[in-house]
Amino acid sequence: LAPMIELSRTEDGSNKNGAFAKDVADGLSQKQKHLPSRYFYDGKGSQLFQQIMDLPEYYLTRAEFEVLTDNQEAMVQHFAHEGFFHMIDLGAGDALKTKILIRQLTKQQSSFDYVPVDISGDAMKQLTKSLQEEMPEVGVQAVVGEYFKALQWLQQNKSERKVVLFLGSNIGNFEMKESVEFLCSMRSYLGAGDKLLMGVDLRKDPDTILNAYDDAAGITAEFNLNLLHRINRELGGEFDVDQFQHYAMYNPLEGVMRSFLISLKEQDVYIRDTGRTFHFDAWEAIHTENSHKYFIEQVKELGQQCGFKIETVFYDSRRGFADVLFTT
Ligand code: AVJ
Repeated sequence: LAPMIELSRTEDGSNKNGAFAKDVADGLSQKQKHLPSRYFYDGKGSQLFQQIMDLPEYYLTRAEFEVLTDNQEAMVQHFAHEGFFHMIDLGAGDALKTKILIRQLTKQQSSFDYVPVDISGDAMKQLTKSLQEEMPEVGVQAVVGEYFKALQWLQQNKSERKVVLFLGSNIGNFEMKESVEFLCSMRSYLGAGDKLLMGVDLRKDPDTILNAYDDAAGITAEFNLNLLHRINRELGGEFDVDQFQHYAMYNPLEGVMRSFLISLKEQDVYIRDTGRTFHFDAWEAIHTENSHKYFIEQVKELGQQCGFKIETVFYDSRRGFADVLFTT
């Protein structure tokens, strides 16, 4: 198997020296409580996210699958110039969507290697294995870590040609300011002619958006609540998870979908590894996630602020999702 770059963080995004405990303690001691959404993706959370992607309400994955399927030849034409390049896939997961492009690149006999980056070590092991089986000719260099590890990798390979994939509207989890910071530091590690293909969920009927994050089967609720289960499992937390409820709301002015966990009663929760007890008032909220929805003009401006130019915008047939191809 291709060498796996093992980084300081453990495979599921937690950290041996207590970054998870620290982030939880910090988030829960704020006046407005919050927990970072990157901690959703432990084994159980990744499994629940797989289920979310199959939900009838969660249109994002299908929409982007359609965009990539329908435009694979054009996309690959843009990527593959003369000579070798690295294709870096941020938050690759099972890479079901990326495989469309990898197959097409292989078909065109492009010279490239594939660098999937994900906080789930399990996902990266499985992906490396499945690519070995399906397309043994493709070199795979999986990186286990958070996005900053991907930035480090880009920095270390600065002089080589690169195509970065940032699919799935994962950019939408950042605060606006953070997304600019992230794209600008990414841009600083790219060279002339390098590309960024970024998936963005677009503005649409607010009810369609809301339903995608508040599905009838309750899988998204389970996904959100799993964060408390994870704190119990990994940090010795004593959350009575039944005493919290998932709440999702969409703000159509800002274009932000926000998810919360609401305390159903006044309660105190001890979390062993933080050495602290946290107080919750009845109906107090913990903010757990933002998912931004964009006008294409905003995406253009976002790129522009960091020196990216739009080369092409690929839309799905409903114009509800776009994969934007930027160049430097
Ligand atoms: C994987 C971050 C794109 O925000 O739509 C799905 C995560 N959260 N349902 C998103 C998610 C609730 C998802 N991203």
